[in-house]
Amino acid sequence: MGDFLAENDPRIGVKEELEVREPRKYKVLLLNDDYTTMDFVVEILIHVFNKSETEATLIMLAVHNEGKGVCGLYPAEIAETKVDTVHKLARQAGFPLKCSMEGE
Ligand code: TYC
Repeated sequence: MGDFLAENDPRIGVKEELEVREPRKYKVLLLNDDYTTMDFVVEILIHVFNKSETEATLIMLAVHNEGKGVCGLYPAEIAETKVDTVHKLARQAGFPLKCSMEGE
């Protein structure tokens, strides 16, 4: 402080145009399999992806019928953490449930 003449002070008179940009988002997908129970997938969608019971049931059924489905869109680091959390919970429960992410 006090080291700049007012006319040269970079802190004065500079109109900063700060562009606010959203971070790139990634889709987190659940994949169907023949062994994971429907109830377990619904619990995952409620607790990991913050879905209501109704939404969770609809997404689970879409994955069951179509092979895969989107659980949500998140910045890279959050998407990676969700994938890891799903795999950890599935492994602990003895299910082969798979989750992946793909760029928007
Ligand atoms: N297909 C499983 C069953 O019939 C249910 C299931 C749904 C499994 C979604 C995985 O991501 C999944 N028990």
